[in-house]
Amino acid sequence: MSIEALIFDVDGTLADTEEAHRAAFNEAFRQQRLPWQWSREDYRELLAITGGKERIAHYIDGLGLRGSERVWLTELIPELHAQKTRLYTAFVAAGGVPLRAGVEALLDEAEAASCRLAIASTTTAANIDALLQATLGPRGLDRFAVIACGDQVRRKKPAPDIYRLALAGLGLEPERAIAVEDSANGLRAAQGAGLWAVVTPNFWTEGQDLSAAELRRDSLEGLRFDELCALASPPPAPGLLRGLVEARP
Ligand code: XBP
Ligand code: MG
Repeated sequence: MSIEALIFDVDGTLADTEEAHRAAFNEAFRQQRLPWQWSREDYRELLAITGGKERIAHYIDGLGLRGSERVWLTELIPELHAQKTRLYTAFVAAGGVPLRAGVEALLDEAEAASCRLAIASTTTAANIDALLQATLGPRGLDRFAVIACGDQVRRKKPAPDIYRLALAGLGLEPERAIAVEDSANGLRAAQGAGLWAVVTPNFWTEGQDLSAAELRRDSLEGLRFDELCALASPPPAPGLLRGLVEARP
């Protein structure tokens, strides 16, 4: 069965963005005069919660606050996250985050083979726009047939919803596409939607259990599109073909 689309996760997969996210969160906290600063160790743990707003809410839950202070902080989350997103997109738009090694070559090879490109990400559309235009140029967004992201689904990764939304947008059954991910949450989301998945971990996710992935590569560099397709949908065994032919009346 031929592969008709590659569905890419964004953060940690297309680009190693999480350090920039972490810095933007911390600067937004500083500008709001909140005494919060997420260390790399804090943030690696907090990344278990997908979605920036959900991540902040989870952090507040852990502070053990009661009453009006907790209510005030919870009501602050949307503006705090919007401020973080403004800081993050400005940094990315200025070229602060490059694509990971091998990503652009894989995009090019897929397109040359008439394979469509799509995105299934927890992050916001604004973040994706900034990254794709900064790294792939003004037409970067146009290269993706479907961009499924952020609050378009109620249940974020590891729920499969965002991958199901991307497949629906592509009009494809999961067997016709491959997911490219970096994290355990992303892998569970992709496989929950029935997708064959390749994972390429990074500093933030290398300690996670990615053993369920059909393919693991430390880097996408050198991973050829035709090799990936052959791994994801190997040709039927010759014996099987011969059997099918002979079985015909
Ligand atoms: C990773 C996420 C996002 C980012 C932060 O998304 O979980 O929440 O960490 O971005 P992906 P926001 O599915 O692309 O790996 O603050 O916009 O959520
Ligand atoms: Mg990711």
